[in-house]
Amino acid sequence: MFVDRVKIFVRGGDGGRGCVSFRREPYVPRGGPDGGNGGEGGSVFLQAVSHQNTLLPLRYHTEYRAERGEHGGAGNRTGARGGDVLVAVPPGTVATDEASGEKLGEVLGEGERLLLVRGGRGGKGNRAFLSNRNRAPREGEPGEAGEERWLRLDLRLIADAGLLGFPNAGKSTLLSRLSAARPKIGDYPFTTLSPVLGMVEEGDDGFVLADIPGIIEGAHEGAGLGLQFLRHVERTRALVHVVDASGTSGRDPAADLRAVREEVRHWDAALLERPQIVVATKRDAISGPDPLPALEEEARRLGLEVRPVSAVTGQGLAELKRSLARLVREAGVARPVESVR
Ligand SMILES: Nc1nc2c(ncn2[C@@H]2O[C@H](COP(=O)(O)OP(=O)(O)OP(=O)(O)O)[C@@H](O)[C@H]2O)c(=O)[nH]1
Ligand SMILES: [Mg+2]
Repeated sequence: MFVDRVKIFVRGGDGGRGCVSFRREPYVPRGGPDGGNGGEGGSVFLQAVSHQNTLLPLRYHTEYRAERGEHGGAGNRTGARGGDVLVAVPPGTVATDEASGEKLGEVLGEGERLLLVRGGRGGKGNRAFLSNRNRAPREGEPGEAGEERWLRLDLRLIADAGLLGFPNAGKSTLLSRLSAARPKIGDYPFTTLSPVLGMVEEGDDGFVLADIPGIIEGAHEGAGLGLQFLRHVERTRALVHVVDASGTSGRDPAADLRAVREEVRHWDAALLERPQIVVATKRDAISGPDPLPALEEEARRLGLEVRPVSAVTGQGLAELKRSLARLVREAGVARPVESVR
């Protein structure tokens, strides 16, 4: 199950109480006030972690309370600050105040933080009230209460993998079979004119697949729609090459794969270092000599896995989903979350 919206309750820690105390030392006749201030309560932050891609864990853990500040102590000791709490979420998570509808912000990059609620200020100890008029203040403040609020978290989709291929290769059809997205499909080139994102669910996991307009040879010189849409796969973790492997339309999928990779190289050669997989589609419509063996040979040379599928009959789609999920998982660098104090 993929969860892209949850509600959570967050509360900052209360501030510590200010201390009321007077110095008592042998041989010091009239000790003054020495009650220290209370410590500030901890805050709650949202923090982006790249190894998590759904909000599912937050469905079972909906309350986040930061630690209270310690009370002030005698001898002018200020109480320690309460520990913060970090709520780990996938990049692209947006936080909105449930009551007011106010958008607090979002976390995008790995490690990025957003303050959700602040802890309360610590109360002043009696030392802080010392003045010429009041040489022996007997008052200490209580700590301020921590802020609290209900929040709605929404996961905004950022594509994990992008579909690349010639126009008419079957990219949009594939996305429509793997996700709930309903991109336009047509038996003519350049049906897709702007990117469409779809959420692919695989067990408890999910990843986002981007369908972008087709690429043709010479796109780097402006042929077809050019290469501008490649910017949508720049932030993806993996590339999915889709080639028509039916042999029917007279296309040679091995040559198509080479041509598209060549165009990608013109755009940004570093993209070709990302994990990639080849989807040999339209396998329900084979006629004439089967182009698959030559495609497999080409892919082997490049060290890429080939998955034969048909978006029409559904053949090979379950295996493809698993391969894609694995590819995306392996492509993501899981970094440890900063420890929560
Ligand atoms: N027989 C068969 N036809 C398919 C398959 N997948 C797609 N098609 C057909 O191929 C044509 C092109 O499909 P699209 O999904 O629109 O192709 P695309 O790659 O998104 O094309 P552009 O958006 O123009 O780049 C449509 O007529 C589809 O019905 C398949 O697995 N088998
Ligand atoms: Mg399309």
